[in-house]
Amino acid sequence: MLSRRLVPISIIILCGTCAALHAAVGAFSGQSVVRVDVKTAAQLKELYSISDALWSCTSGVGQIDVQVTPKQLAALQESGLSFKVWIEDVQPLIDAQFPVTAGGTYHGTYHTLAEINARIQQYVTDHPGIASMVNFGTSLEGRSLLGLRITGPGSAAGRPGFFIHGGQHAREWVSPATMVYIAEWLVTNYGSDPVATRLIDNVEWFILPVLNPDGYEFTWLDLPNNRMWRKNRRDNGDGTFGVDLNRNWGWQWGGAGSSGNTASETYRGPSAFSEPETQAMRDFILAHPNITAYIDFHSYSELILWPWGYTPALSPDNDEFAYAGTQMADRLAAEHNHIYTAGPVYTTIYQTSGGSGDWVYGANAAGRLILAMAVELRDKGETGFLLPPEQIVPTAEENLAAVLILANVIAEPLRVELLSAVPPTLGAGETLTVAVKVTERRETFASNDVSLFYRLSGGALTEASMSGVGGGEFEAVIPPSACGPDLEFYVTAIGDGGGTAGYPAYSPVESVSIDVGREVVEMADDLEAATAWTVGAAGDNATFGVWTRVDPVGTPAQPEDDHTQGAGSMCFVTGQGQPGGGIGVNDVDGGKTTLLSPIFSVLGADSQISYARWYSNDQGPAPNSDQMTVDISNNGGQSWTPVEIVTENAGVWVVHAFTPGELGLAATSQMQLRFVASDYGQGSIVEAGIDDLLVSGVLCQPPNGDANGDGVVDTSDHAAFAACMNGPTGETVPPGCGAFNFDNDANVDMDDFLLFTSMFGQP
Ligand code: 0X9
Ligand code: ZN
Repeated sequence: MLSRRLVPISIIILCGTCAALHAAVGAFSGQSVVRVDVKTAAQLKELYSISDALWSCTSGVGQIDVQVTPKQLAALQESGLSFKVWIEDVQPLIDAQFPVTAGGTYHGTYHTLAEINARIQQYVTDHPGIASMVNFGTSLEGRSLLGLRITGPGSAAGRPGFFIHGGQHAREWVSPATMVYIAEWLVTNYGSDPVATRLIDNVEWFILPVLNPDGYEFTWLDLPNNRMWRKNRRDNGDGTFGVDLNRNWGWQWGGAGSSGNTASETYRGPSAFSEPETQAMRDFILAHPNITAYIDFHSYSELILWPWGYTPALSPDNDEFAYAGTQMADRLAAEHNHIYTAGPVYTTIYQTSGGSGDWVYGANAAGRLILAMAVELRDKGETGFLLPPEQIVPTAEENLAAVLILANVIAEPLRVELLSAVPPTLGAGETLTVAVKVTERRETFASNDVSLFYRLSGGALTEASMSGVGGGEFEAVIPPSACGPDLEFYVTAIGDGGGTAGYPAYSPVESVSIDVGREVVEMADDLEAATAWTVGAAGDNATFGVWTRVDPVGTPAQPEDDHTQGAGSMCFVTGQGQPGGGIGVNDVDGGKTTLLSPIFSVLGADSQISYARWYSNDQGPAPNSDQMTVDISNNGGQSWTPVEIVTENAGVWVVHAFTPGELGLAATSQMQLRFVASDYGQGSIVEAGIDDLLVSGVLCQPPNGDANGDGVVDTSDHAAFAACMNGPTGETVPPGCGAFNFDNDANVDMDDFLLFTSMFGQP
């Protein structure tokens, strides 16, 4: 668990000292960020006596990220406090924030306030029918708070409003970048993408990239010395600067989880809404009573948060927040497999008073429910506020998915929830019962008009009316499916005002799809035991970090745990780490290292092959200069076809699944995977891992194992099967035994026996 989960205790240190970070020029070179496991108040004091340069912005007992000089690192080692080196050297990350942009894409790099404002102005110029500039107010230093209004042509009266902003905290650069990306996606996909079109026609969007422009400008000034600035630039009159805008909102303002100390990073200001930036937000939201969703984007920790921040009590609308937050986290994870933790602020991170979401939700509760969220973007602390610019686009993509589903939640005329289970496969000849619950949202629902649309065996779309069974629940049965293509379905409900809603949310653009047939696992290798994997191939020249099957010792670049659920511990990694060791321990150095899977067979070209992979190459002096290639052979390694080139620094295990058919490959019994990790970048840190090779198919065709034709596969078919079993491999299938050659290879053997027994009891 990497996110900051803090237990309230008596001593709470606020990171009022982050300012120390930008005192000296070049202060970052050679400095590390360590993650310390603080268990007691005494340990917290001890840590604080070594270094007070906190990255975690409010900290008590728990995991605390703190920046240390080499000298302080040595002192930490002496102290006996338990910690991990999380970022070995901060300077390269700082440098990587400003790549030379020549030839790069706009979203591949961070931008100044002026560049951001020019960009959004361009969207208005290019899409005047749906986008206009909004001046939300003026900052303390006189900068305009510039953003966008995006909505379909015609009057917006009656459309729910959705307000998102970034940049409340100056140093959290990925949040403005994410806002600009989302705005661009909306304006450029209107009219072509059906989801974009529907959500722009039915929602009035307000997007403000930078809520704290004075602070943001300051982080770009005198680089890199001010890069870690968080607050606005209020002159507090006592030699200190800045109010934490996210402690300045007027709901339970002044309570614990904010500071009255002007030097503190969480200084709440002299009074609620003392700052022009928060005043502008308050006035805008009060003036737009149609706003029913709001997200304040921050970094880092990968969280989806909602009220309350000031109290551990759940808000009266917690179920509704959880309904929206869960869908957001699910849609988000489906993009790049990053799991954002969802929950109320207080219990998920720490207490905050005067935070944005508490006011937006709490102060406006009369007459409307505003789903007021705060999202903490990437990452989980590997690079913190200094997120490498290569991660802007994936961060923005996954959060676009979350934003769209929240827009859908506030726009839906009815809510359609699926009550019935979706099985991973449906047996041929079986029916499927679909049950939904329909709830009134923006429209009433006297019509009870609910339809199930389904497609059998790739045929035509069929509509069936669903019958009400009381309590807003509706049911219908999909007739038996033949073995073959996926069964697809979606549900549509029509409100009394003519609005449609569906399950899944964006149907008919998306539908539920289920394999029809009998799922068989052809191979499942969790690497817990030694199997026929091979390390090394001609041309391998890595001097360190050669593939090895171990229970991994984690480093900031290498996983601590394997991927296997439950009792698993072993996987392949490129070189074992050392307990407490730094990031570069045994990473791949000096060339390439090859890992070959055992040779395996697949049933058909649409069998699914999957493996879990780990890859890290975004740290150290030459980040993102290397890759891991994955290839597959269907002839025992004589020739190879590319599966993927891995450059994604997910920082988590990622399951990659594909079928031989997608790659244009025929299914054979001579399949093999090849994983090559390489280090060619000067001093770059490369760590890779592989686990859980899984091959599964859906068995459809006869042979079905029912040798004596009595209608069921059981032990009465066993004698016939045994008679067909070959001896050693290499023999051919005996005449009349084709019905038992389930995996379609050269013989009837143990592989077929396992498939045969898995069919017992089935027709
Ligand atoms: O402490 C904060 O303001 C936020 N975390 S950050 O590291 N980005 O500074 C958390 C904000 C929680 N949300 C609200 N209280 N609204
Ligand atoms: Zn923040």
